[in-house]
Amino acid sequence: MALLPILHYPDARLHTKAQSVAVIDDRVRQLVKDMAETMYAAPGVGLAATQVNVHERIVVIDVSETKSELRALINPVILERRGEQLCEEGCLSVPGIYEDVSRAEWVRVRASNENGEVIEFEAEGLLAVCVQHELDHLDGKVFVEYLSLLKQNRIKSKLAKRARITV
Ligand code: GNR
Ligand code: NI
Repeated sequence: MALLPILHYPDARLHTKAQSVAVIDDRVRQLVKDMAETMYAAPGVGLAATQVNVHERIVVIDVSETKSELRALINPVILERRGEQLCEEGCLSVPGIYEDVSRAEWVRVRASNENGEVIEFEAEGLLAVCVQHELDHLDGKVFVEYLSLLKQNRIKSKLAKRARITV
């Protein structure tokens, strides 16, 4: 098991488009384990491989209060979306920043799990938000890109300043 370092916005590598996973093997299963450990330790409710500088279509999510409903989504796709909800989002790659983002209220998702089985499920509320947030990461998109350019620039300066202090 290993904790993986998380990239912080504004890091250009967060804008990399992830490649599909061709074979779900022990390497992928180990990455899923390490990503889950990293997500729980953070703590966060989701983590995309992009955030740990692995540009493959792999996501882990657990929005349960008891941290007992881990889902690994490999090559996930949103088949259907309905409605709209406004949710205050945060991101492990944008620490300390919380802003409202509009997302679909309901989604139907298809993915493979870590055993290579195709799974399909419906999500609403926070799980639906999280799925959309994580799939955006795989396409190189960070939630702050939904905000005004003014807000994006303020967030960039704030995080750049913070990085200068801690490095
Ligand atoms: O931990 C997280 N919480 C969260 C809260 C509201 C909307 C989205 C999220 S995802 C985030 C973890 C993360 O950065 N995943 O990419
Ligand atoms: Ni995120």
